[in-house]
Amino acid sequence: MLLWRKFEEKCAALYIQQKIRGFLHLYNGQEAVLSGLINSIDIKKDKVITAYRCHVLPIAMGLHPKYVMAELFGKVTGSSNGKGGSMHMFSKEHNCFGGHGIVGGQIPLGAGIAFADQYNHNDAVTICFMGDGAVRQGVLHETFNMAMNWRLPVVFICENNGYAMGTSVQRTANHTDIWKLGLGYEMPCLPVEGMKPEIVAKELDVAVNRARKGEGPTFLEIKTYRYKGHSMSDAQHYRTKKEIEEYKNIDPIDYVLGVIKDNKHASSKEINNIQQEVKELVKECVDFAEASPFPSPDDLYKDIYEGPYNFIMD
Ligand SMILES: Cc1ncc(C[n+]2csc(CCOP(=O)(O)OP(=O)(O)O)c2C)c(N)n1
Ligand SMILES: [Mg+2]
Repeated sequence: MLLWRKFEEKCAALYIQQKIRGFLHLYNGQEAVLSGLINSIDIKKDKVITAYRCHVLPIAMGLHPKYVMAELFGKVTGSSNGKGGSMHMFSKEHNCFGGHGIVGGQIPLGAGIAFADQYNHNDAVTICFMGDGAVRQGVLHETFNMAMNWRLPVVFICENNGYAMGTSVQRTANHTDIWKLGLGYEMPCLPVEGMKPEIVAKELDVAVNRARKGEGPTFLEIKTYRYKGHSMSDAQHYRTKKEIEEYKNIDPIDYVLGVIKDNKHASSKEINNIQQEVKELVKECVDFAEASPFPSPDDLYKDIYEGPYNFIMD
């Protein structure tokens, strides 16, 4: 979690320096959700798909963070050879299926991945993340219906961070219990407190086991919070500084550090070493990205079609 936090804080600084351009949606504050998840799945076979707040997901799934940093720089050594960028982190080798910019677009894709695994008799579960804004897309209902009908091995997770861009959940819904959207499909569903990784892991264990046993999907609304703006150019007039501070008081990383110290799981020296290692790793990522070249103009015409159809313009 510390690596993810520091990696993204560095990304914010690099954005201001215009080393990273375009959009940049940061995950700071939401780390306990992903941390809990990683403890509940088998990253060697289970698959994860998410929206555009996706920089740290492939890192959690085992991709070296330098490839994510290079992708953010638009460099050829990036995870998508510099042609995906911030919103489209992808690593098939690490079962990370993106990185999707169309709000809600990944919901049916997640069910589709789960369908493929069921059809091919793979013992794998798909985790399909979405935001509180995405649950208002009609495609959620079509997907929930088919996923329940076919008992697909999928866990749908709504990361409710309170806002869709600058619009609060309260402003867009008659009732704010997002988890209840599962009830209409008799899909097991519940709200989960999302600032403590072990609580997330406990509920995900149940959901992932259910999917793996062939008993079908679960819908979890995990309540979390993002500290940064929606993207980098967000003046954040829709919330108060006090609200952000209240969540920082229950910060997941501070909380875990407290548990480690209280239970003497690690000495101060070991904790300092971890902090130092994280700092060095983030620096390694930036150095790697800086030193890498941009894609060549010819690369523009590659990776458009699968197979040999790599057009080179005269
Ligand atoms: C189909 C579609 N409509 C609108 C947008 C513009 N848009 C980008 S992000 C966003 C808000 C999504 O919020 P949420 O699902 O809560 O995710 P979060 O940013 O909080 O992680 C919107 C409306 C889009 N990308 N796609
Ligand atoms: Mg949101």
